[in-house]
Amino acid sequence: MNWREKLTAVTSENNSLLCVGLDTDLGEIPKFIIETSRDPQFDFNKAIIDATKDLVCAYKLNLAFYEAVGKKGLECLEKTIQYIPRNIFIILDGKRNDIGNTAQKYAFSLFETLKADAVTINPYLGKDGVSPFLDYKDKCCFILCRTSNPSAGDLQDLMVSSTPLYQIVAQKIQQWNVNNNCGAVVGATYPEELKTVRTILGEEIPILIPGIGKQGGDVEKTVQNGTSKKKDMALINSSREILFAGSGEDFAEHARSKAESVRSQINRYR
Ligand code: OMP
Repeated sequence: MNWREKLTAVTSENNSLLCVGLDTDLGEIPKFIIETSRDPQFDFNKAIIDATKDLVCAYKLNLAFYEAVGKKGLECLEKTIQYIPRNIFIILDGKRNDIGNTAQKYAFSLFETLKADAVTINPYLGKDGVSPFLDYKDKCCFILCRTSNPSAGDLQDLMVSSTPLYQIVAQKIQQWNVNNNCGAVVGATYPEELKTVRTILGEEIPILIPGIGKQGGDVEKTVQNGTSKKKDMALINSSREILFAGSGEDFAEHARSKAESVRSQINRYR
């Protein structure tokens, strides 16, 4: 099964465009887990996955939260990937890139060693830094296009021959899509730019859209501007708002009800 078949199947099975970001910050998880568990980061992830696995199309693990913990964090990353049910799409978010031979090792590490279905990639080095990832034809590569952060425009809005750079990146993503495995990352915090990118990309290229929830992006505009005409091909990510919805022993129930409400809100506008 290639990435598109897997994503389409789980989106339909769970009736969901919601991607929960497993950005498991040990400083934010409930105190009782830290005090009672020998493996708090993994136990937290297990509880969140158990509570939300029928509500999501994907889990996105931002590598920073695992690398920051050292050896135990990397073990937790591997165990979490193994624990996620096989039907759910797994995105490893490292925003990697480098010169060709190094990019090849990053691609191998994420797709072969860690078994990601999809990754996030930085396009700044140009095509030969992206190609080693795109060579994995059955996997999906989400290329940063217009990010959600306040300073995104510092570089991404710079005019290049009267076209903003992020639109040129969107055009490149379309050109690089020869294996049918490119995606784009666009922040929910910039709905007009999201609309423009969807127009450039057409109907088949998925957009990973972080920035609802804690970053304040509007869910209605995200769905209207980011999905294809069939109202799919968008993965709408929320991390902290769902993970840390509760801080007591019932934290997983709070995470579930927040995820349920975000999924319904997304579906209302589909
Ligand atoms: P919350 O703000 O807690 O929902 O987390 C957002 C997640 O999406 C984090 O893992 C970010 O690193 C990631 N992200 C953005 O917030 N903005 C972007 O433009 C791109 C990403 C990403 O590539 O996932």
